[in-house]
Amino acid sequence: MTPKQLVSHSKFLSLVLRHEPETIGITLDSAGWIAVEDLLAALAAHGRALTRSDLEEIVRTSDKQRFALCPDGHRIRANQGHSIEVELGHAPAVPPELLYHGTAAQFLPAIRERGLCKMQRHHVHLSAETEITLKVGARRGRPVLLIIRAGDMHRAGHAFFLTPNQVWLTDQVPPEFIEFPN
Ligand code: HQG
Repeated sequence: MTPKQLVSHSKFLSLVLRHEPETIGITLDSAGWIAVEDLLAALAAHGRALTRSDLEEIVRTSDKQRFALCPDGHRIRANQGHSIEVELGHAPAVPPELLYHGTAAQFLPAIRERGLCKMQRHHVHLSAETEITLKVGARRGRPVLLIIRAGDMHRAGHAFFLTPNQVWLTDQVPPEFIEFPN
């Protein structure tokens, strides 16, 4: 597959495994999994014929490790980022003192007032490193890096979850735990 095809298929997989499985007539289980066989059949029926090894290549090369195959390789799901109801079962974890969130400048007034909200997703997404985070913010406008006092949040009783692809998830970040740029 060319890099362009990989990105196109990966984006389509994100769509069906996170947001709109009905687009290709599939249903995910309560933890977001689908049998690889069923997924490949549905993709083929909708003009995206992929082999099993194509799918493995997409999983392996996804820059943010967006997808996971289960240990026996029979099922696949998105690691995070869903808008449909799924129970991912990621283990609660103790976050580092500081985590980061990239957003766009136009959202700052609302975030100062209400904190970070999960919007269409299941959780607020945070990262332990800043580079990816700024790119995430740049998708929506002038990127702004917010520093989250995750250690303080955790001690105050907020739960955090770490996904296999190193995304930190939490329900919401109240404004008092956010360091805003000047
Ligand atoms: C903003 C990518 C106004 C929030 C990345 C963000 C990430 C508020 C947008 C993953 C707000 C939601 C998630 C408030 C938050 N008022 N705006 N109170 N609270 N926002 O896409 O974090 O490529 O749902 O700052 O790597 O941008 O999809 O979340 O700008 O991990 O694999 O509302 O997406 O991964 O946007 O990105 P999103 P996100 P993938």
